[in-house]
Amino acid sequence: MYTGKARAYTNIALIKYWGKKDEQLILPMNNSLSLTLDAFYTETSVAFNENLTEDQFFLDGMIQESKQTKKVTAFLDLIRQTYQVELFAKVDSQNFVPTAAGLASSASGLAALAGACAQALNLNLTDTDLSRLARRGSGSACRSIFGGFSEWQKGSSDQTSFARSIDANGWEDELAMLFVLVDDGVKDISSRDGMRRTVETSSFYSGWLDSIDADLRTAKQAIAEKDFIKLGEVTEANGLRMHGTTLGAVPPFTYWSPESLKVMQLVRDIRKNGLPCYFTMDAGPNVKILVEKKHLTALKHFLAEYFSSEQLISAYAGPGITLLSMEGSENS
Ligand code: 2P0
Repeated sequence: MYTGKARAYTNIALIKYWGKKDEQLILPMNNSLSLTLDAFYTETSVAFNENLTEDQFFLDGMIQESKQTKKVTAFLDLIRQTYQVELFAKVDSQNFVPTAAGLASSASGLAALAGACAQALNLNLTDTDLSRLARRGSGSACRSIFGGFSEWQKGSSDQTSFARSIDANGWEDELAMLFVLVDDGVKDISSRDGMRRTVETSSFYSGWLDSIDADLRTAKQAIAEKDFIKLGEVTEANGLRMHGTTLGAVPPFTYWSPESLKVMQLVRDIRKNGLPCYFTMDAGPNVKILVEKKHLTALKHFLAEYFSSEQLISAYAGPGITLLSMEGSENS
């Protein structure tokens, strides 16, 4: 039996990954840039075991049906094939999220699984190797190998597509992200299906790709200059543009709900009142607000008029992946 365990934190993209050019290798159409957060993480243990006749996936102690297990099993198949392992595995994942709010993330989940497998099989991978491997589980997982800011360089092959850390000279510790939970339902359209439909059918998709290089340049410049307003403006604009592509798809779709729009408008109002903050959204209706730590309390105070405290979850910059011993203590 080979066992391993790892903890990985989720990340939120400021410049989004939206679209694959290779579905099988998970090579993205564009580079993306994210902030790893401390508030949501996954701890996963894996045991490759002679006695198993199929893979088993437990999430928060409950065995999962094959639909939920798809990404996990596909990843285990890849591991078996790449490293000549012939055993099935039991995967045990715990999602640490403040509420059951639909924030379970494939980024932290698949990054933790990649780390646990690397640990179990004694692969001795560098962070770059681990990022490449996590990418095969779920694209955004490659960014969760690193703490703080990271950029996923799209590359053009399995070898050249991985994330790397962006050194912000500690600026990430002055930032916060406030999650506004407006809906905890299961998504209608997964991000995987949504991005595929957009790439294949949206007449707006080329506009998305045309704008990426400039957005990335601006975001990296803002980080280097510790310029919050520049980073916030490009984050908000890039997120809106990503969501714009879904409206041009056939058939069109959106991840926004009326409540999402309400939050967006509140953010604009708060900004007009002199508090700098900027929103971004992913493949669901919840809104994330980028704000400087020093303004977080004021931002929450303003939003408390409209949302309960359970709907407002604060997060700060979080660490990279940690490989754990099976008892839970840190190995590296
Ligand atoms: C991101 N998203 O950059 C973008 C923005 C959602 C919107 O990465 O198919 O679960 O497993 O590679 O990583 C979510 O997509 O998709 C995502 P797959 P993934 O964070």
